[in-house]
Amino acid sequence: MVQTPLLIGFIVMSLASLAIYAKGAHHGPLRGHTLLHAAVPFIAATAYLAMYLGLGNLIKPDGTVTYVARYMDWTFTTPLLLAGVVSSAFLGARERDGQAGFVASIVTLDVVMIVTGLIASLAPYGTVKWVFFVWSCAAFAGVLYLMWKPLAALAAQHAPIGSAYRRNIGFLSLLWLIYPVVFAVGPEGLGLVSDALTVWVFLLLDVLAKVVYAFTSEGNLRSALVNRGA
Ligand code: RET
Repeated sequence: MVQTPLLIGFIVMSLASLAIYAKGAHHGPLRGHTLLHAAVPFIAATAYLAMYLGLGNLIKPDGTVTYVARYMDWTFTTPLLLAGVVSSAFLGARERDGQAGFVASIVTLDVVMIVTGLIASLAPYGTVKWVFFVWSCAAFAGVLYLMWKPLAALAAQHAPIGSAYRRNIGFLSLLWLIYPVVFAVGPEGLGLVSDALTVWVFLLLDVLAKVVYAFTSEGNLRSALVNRGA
């Protein structure tokens, strides 16, 4: 039964959005971080509500479901999360130049990843599906590269920020890498596990990647900023 996790997702994300806003920073360098992270579960709550009510759940000719709202959610939430990653890297950087370019390029790669993933989900089983799956993974590799190489180097210009940044992207990367695996084994891919199980696993991943990450990443950055004297 997929209704239960979808309803839980709606309730948890709605409350989480308020909790992140209430507990977050409302002045100082982390204010933007709080606002980004409060918006993320608000979008997710909207998507879970749509999925729960059956809006945009496309049943394909082979009988499998594509939850279009889930991809709409990711199209907006993952760029917000990455905007947070870029701005946190620049908290450690000596220069300010180039931040907009980093946001634009990482968000572009990320949106290509999500849209090609949606195409892979909609494609009938066969080669085309896996071509788009691989293409989506290539865009994901670009996102990871920017996060772990140039942005990590910028963050590392201030040692405590650099280590908070690496802890944050370590947790984020670990979680994000599980999404394509769930897709690949679920009904949108090889069909080895059921639709209901993938909905539950995506719910768990979403709570970790959106809600738990909001609190832990802000906590890590907050302690690093105390060291910076901000
Ligand atoms: C898809 C399928 C195609 C291959 C790849 C994927 C990656 C998805 C990711 C989603 C992350 C979502 C998050 C949402 C929470 O806010 C589209 C599943 C690479 C990485 C973190």
